[in-house]
Amino acid sequence: MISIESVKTQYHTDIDNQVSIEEIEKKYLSRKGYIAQLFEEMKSISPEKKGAYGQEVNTLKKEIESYVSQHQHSQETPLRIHPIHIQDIQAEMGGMSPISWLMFRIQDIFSELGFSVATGPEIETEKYNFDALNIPDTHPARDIWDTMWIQDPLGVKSLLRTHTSPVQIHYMETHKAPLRIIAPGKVYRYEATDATHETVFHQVEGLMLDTQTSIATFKGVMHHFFSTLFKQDIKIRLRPSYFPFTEPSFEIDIWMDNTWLEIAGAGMVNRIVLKNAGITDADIQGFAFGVGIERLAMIAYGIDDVRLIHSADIRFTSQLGKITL
Ligand code: FA5
Repeated sequence: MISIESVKTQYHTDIDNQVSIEEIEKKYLSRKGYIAQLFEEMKSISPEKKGAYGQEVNTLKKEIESYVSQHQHSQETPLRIHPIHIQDIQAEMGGMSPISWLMFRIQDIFSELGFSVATGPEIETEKYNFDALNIPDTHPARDIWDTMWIQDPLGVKSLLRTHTSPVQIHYMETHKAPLRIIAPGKVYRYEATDATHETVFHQVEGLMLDTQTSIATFKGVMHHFFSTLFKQDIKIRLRPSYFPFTEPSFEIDIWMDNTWLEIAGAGMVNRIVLKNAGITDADIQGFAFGVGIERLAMIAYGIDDVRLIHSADIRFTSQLGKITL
């Protein structure tokens, strides 16, 4: 035998204890729940009390039903805010581009050899991109670098730098030799793209000036650099080449996968360039080089088309997070 009072008390305790709506519904309103049981009790109630008893049970039933329906409703409303835990968020993480990764790695390797990092503007004047590098506008070598010119309202001939070599000039103008720098950055060329040519790509320039810096020093530094980068003893070869700002000039090839791969332009800094940048001390000499980073990435990661690197093709970029050497 249960009483209305005991069911009421139990009901209020359950609400205070935040018993779930499903549980309340089942416990009080189901076919065998407390309310049904209270109605069952009516049989044993005297006829004169039946009316009042029935009303009281009904009132309690309505109260419980209304509580249940209100709270069910609030659970269903789309605006209800659920707390979000950080472990529930499955974000797609991006990966570092192989170009950035290689540039950081190159900076690490050279900084251990005492090189600092220098930068220069991407919008250059003709003076820094060409003239000071011993490439006057009558010089046929200007055609090597197909240039994106910029209309300058002040009449200074400006352009998007075609290589990182102008940073050499900026640095020599403001620093005294001996010096060692690398200069990573973006360069621009007005040329058709193909599997090995981009219009916008990256180079890392290197410059070392000292009294004893020879071609042998240069070869040693390059051998150390490529061997450290690829974590194996890398054979390198200097092939005669031509750049107006170096004398002699070389192409640097590295031996990989049973073939020589051309990777950078280089040479001993032309004395005319030293003079143009204000270095007149006859004892000072040294080397400079310019490595193409996209070409390096192609070799390092077996990429067969340079255009993939900046394509944002998801099949390519989704692999990038896993890249290290
Ligand atoms: C130069 O740009 C010289 N400034 C390099 C230099 C620096 C020589 C210091 C001497 C002293 P070159 O045009 O060869 O040289 O380019 C250098 C490297 O950039 C190439 O070996 C290649 O790796 C890369 N490169 C050149 N053109 C492209 C291109 N269109 N797309 C991608 N990489 C390129």
